[in-house]
Amino acid sequence: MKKSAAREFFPGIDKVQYEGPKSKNPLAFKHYNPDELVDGKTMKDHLRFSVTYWHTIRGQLADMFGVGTAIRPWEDGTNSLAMAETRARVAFEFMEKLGAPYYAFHDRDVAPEGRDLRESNKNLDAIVRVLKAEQERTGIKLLWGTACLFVHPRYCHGAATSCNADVFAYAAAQVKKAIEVTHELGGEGYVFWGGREGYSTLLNTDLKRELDHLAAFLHMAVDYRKSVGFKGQFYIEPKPKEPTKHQYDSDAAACLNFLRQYDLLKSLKLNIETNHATLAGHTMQHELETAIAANALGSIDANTGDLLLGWDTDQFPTNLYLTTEVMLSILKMGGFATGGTNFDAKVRRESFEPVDLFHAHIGGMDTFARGLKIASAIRKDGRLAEFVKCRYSSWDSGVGADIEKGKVGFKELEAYMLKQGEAAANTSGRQELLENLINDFI
Ligand code: XUL
Ligand code: CO
Repeated sequence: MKKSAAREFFPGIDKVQYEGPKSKNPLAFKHYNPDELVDGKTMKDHLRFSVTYWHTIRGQLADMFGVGTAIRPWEDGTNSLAMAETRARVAFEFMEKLGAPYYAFHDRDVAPEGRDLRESNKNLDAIVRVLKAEQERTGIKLLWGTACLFVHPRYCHGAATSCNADVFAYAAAQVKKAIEVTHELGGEGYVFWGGREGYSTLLNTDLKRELDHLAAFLHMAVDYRKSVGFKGQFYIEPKPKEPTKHQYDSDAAACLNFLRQYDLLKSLKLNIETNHATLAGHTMQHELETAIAANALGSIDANTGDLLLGWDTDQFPTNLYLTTEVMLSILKMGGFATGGTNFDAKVRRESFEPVDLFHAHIGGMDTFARGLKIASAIRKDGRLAEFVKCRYSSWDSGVGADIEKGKVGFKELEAYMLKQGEAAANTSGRQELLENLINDFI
């Protein structure tokens, strides 16, 4: 295969530069300044932005009612290997011009599914060679890889949770290969999103058996990772529904419970996605804090949903409150280690030109950059953290400290309260004051 791209796929678009908040250039960053230091670390290292292959390179902008609208002049209408190689060149030109340091893919996004597993693996190997050369040429790295276990009809009943043992075996072989290529490309992580690991009706479902199978599958993956020396972090990505009615990895708490029950918590962290959080009836911050409380937050899929539509619309994040809350949690955690801010987001069906891909990512990156700066300022100011600390001060001494240290039980607490007669007065939660405080920084 050819070594480097002679063709230019985004003519007329130069490398996106930081021009500052006063710039009126839609193809410039107003806030994301990769080398600028925030709390002693560059914005690039704080945010670790990643472009998703499935939306940005493969997304045709189809919906349930209509075919794709995307105009992608490089597409030849086939799913050939040659087309896959061209798409890899497109992807790297896009990421280079955008200045995205990372990307993420499913095996079947980058290379076509063959007539059988052997041919699919061969196709994947051919494209991995191109991806590797492009990574070396540009310095862009793989944030995480994954396997697509939900598009092909064989996965209609699920993959690791299929009622068909052969499908489980096929999925195992596919994930084995996907781990190998992720390793080959120096991927920093590997994601398990249970696309169809759930059910449409319990009438035909042995829930316990399916969960046992899912756990067995993940244990096999962990064993295999060790055997090939892949050091990347494994993540599980919660989502409550869509495509199935109920997915087993429904939210952070359900995932943590599953991982703990099957002794997998030491081997997997969570990849939390905003639109999945809201589909589960939570906020993104709730999901992040739940994961952080279990020391299990690994990475984020940055997007947003539309509460009026109520499905997985995967829009680019443009809301400063959202990114401020996310970055407050990420900074509190001490920042990403292997994870990053992966734009699992797509442009709207009406935004069908290649340049829209730039507008969308620039907006998402700027919104996260502002969220980072605002969150850092809130932390430096210290009033929010101080308020929370004071709110729990009754636990720092006296009976609170005794409870936390495990020194007392019901009997001692009854004796204490009989003596006191009534609990000490409560203090105000001051929600409105705190909301005003956050607004002062935004
Ligand atoms: C689907 C979703 C996936 C995962 C990777 O809703 O978020 O694209 O991020 O399989
Ligand atoms: Co996702």
